[in-house]
Amino acid sequence: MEKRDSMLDAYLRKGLSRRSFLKGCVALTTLMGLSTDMLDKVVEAAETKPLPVVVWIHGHECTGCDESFIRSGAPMTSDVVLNTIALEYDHLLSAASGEPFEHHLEETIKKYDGQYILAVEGAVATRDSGVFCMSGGRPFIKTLQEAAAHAMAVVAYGTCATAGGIQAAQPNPTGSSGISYFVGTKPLVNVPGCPPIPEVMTGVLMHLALFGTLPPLDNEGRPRQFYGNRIHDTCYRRPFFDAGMFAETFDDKGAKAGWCLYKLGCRGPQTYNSCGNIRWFQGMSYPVQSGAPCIGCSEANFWDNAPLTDRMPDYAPIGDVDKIGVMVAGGMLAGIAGHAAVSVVQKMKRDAIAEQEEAEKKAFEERRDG
Ligand code: FSX
Ligand code: SF4
Ligand code: F3S
Repeated sequence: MEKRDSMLDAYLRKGLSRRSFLKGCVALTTLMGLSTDMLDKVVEAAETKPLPVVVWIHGHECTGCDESFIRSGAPMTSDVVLNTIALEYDHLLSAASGEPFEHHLEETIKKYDGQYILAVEGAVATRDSGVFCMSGGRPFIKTLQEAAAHAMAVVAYGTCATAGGIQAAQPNPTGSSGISYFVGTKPLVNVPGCPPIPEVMTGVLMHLALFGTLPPLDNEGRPRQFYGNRIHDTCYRRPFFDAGMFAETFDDKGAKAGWCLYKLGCRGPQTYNSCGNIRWFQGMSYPVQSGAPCIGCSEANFWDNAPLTDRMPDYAPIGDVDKIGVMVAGGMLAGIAGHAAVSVVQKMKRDAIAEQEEAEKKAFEERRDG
């Protein structure tokens, strides 16, 4: 078998210094959520392990996930694509097209049988034998099943791939679903978000690439380091929620003063993602920071919880297997409602005191001025 470049080889071959390579390793260690104690291991793996072969396929989706990925800032996407992975096939990023391109996919699957990481974006259209999502002249469902059968591991990028996304929204005319039912027993990492945060996409890929193992996952198959907190847990508007100070409309005084967006539909209390920590566009901002409530884009079925600017709806029971989740969600919502109610009462008290003080001040001024 041919010798494949390691990450270090790729850096040196491009005329980059060992110093840049080490800087790249430091960035990757942080990105993967590892402590600096692990830097040695990252450097060792990056020096010796061949670049991971990645096959990236797209089903039923809007391509926003790739659009997000190419905006990765630390590390830059160009570094990831050119120096840290061997991207053999990608519908969006590959220069080739047409039949030779499809043949290349077949060849890659054969050549790297059991060795490549399969990245998948988009839902799987299942109705009428998958005819609603064709790629390279055949249903995407077939491409996915074949590519997954020969992969080392599969990464589902985006809420479409993890749970069907907008394609699976009611009434779901194409019978779309997430990819998990079609990848057999292959190790699977779910990276939800519509789209996912680019640095999260890179971090997961690099963990698989450098260590050959899945990152620690939660019970929904999501990497814990990126999906361990709710948007609400890291929200800088949280003190306003706790004080019961809510924007009531998108242009009222509260909205302009940066108060909590809960009453405008914010799904932050039920949404697990890293937006509050990592943010978007190299840490510049995220929906809540730009004045838009979180619409819960990393949670399954978020499109069906519409209208998205209404206060959070209750979850409808969705079957026995989900009873526990529904109970937990119900308890959490009751907690949130209770918390919000207490906060509102506290605010009413504060308002009443302020009103009384204002009235006393006015009466004093009237007496003083005769
Ligand atoms: Fe879905 Fe991604 Fe939303 Fe779009 O690939 S998660 S519709 S941002 O593009 O799949
Ligand atoms: Fe932030 Fe939304 Fe929670 Fe309010 S409800 S604190 S805006 S996440
Ligand atoms: Fe999505 Fe909410 Fe983040 S809408 S981008 S999970 S703040």
